[in-house]
Amino acid sequence: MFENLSDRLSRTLKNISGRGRLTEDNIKETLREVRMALLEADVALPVVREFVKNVKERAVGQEVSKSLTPGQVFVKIVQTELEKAMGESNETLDLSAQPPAVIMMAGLQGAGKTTSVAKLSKLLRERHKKTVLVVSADVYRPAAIKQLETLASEVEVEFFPSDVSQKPVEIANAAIAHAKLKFIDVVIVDTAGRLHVDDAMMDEIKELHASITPVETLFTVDAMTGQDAANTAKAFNEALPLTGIILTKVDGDARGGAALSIRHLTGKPIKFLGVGEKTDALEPFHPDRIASRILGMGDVLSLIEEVERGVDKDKAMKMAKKLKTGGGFDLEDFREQLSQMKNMGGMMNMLEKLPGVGQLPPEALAQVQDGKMTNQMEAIINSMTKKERARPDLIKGSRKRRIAKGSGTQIQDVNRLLKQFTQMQKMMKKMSSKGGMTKMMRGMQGMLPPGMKMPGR
Ligand SMILES: Nc1nc2c(ncn2[C@@H]2O[C@H](COP(=O)(O)OP(=O)(O)OP(=O)(O)O)[C@@H](O)[C@H]2O)c(=O)[nH]1
Ligand SMILES: [Mg+2]
Repeated sequence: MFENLSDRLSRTLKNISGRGRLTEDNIKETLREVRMALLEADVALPVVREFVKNVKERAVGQEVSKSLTPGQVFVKIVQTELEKAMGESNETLDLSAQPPAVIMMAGLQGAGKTTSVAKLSKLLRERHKKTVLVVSADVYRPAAIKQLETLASEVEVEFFPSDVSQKPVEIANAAIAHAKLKFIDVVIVDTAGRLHVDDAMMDEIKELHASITPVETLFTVDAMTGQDAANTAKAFNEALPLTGIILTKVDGDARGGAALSIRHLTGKPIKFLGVGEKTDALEPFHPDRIASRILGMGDVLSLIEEVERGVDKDKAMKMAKKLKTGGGFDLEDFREQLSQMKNMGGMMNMLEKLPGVGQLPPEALAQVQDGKMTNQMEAIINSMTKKERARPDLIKGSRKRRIAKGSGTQIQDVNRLLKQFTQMQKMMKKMSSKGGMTKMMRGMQGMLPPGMKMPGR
């Protein structure tokens, strides 16, 4: 999903040059391309304008930390603005009403209302442990009622029968009365598809809404219709007080214009994404995750934040240079790294943010994360002679005892440190053949699942 937008943006964002600070000059061209990318993604024009304006305001004059490139800083700004455009945080259904909580669906023909009723029922039953009753007030298409009945049995929720001879208001009220009697938690009312310009049909759904006063009125809309999705959402929102949006068929939408426009145009949150025809293809909408997905960078953006906070790039570069010139990685360097890790709140803390690393054995993570451990390791290294730090392989039994005594540790601690150092040395050797902090980032790329990219490339 959103592949086109994602491709264009990530290509564009690589091109920012210069150092030290973002200026109107070095972002001008990129901003223009961001604008083009959004327009191509079928984002509504007012949304594009606002977006570009906000990004520019935040970017110009922004200092760039030594550890990052201006491109990376710009990516972060774009990500934050994408998130803001989509609503910042996940909004869930509000079902805190006196039961039964009534959910009403609304939308154009074929938008995915009936399918979404089934998906929601399944989600509420399985994840929220709710009892659910579904009912169809679509009396215009006989097959519609049957369709809901079939889906209800598939997702194992109760179906309340209805008939094309009945009125929607009558059907919905009968279902709600039944749910009350049987202490059912949630009633979902499916409705017929309609056009917002069809006055008679819009009056019908307004009347239905007034009669059953649902706690949630969800507008269901096809993502593939791009900014039109946002415009119809706006029109429906003017007729009915919508509480949220279900954006469907996102699995087939390469552009993303609907997701980015709806919030701005309606002020209403997208609550769910439909990502397939199956009844489990429904995802709660998380603006931050979608923004990262659009930029194609997984959780790597939070890595940038960590880097910004902690690493001293100069030192990292010096070390990389030393490795390159064959200086070798010794215990002095190791100590240097330990202190940097402390600054960063733990290297592993940072690495953990990378997808996949979370699967490392917890003991391994805990060890490095523990600040006490780091202090002890530093103390051990401090108790060595300069020569020993440069050539740890020379440290023998009697010296180990002295070092342990000098640092207030046990001989096993010294052994463990030497072993950890050897492992680190091996890892550094591997990295040094690639060289440098930037290259180290690229090295990390190999740890990411396919399709995820490190920033700035
Ligand atoms: N790929 C994909 N297809 C979907 C999704 N949601 C719904 N569909 C398909 O879209 C078509 C229409 O879905 P319905 O749920 O019947 O739509 P509706 O809004 O109830 O349609 P009417 O009742 O006729 O107004 C069906 O073929 C669904 O399988 C989705 O998230 N992804
Ligand atoms: Mg339907």
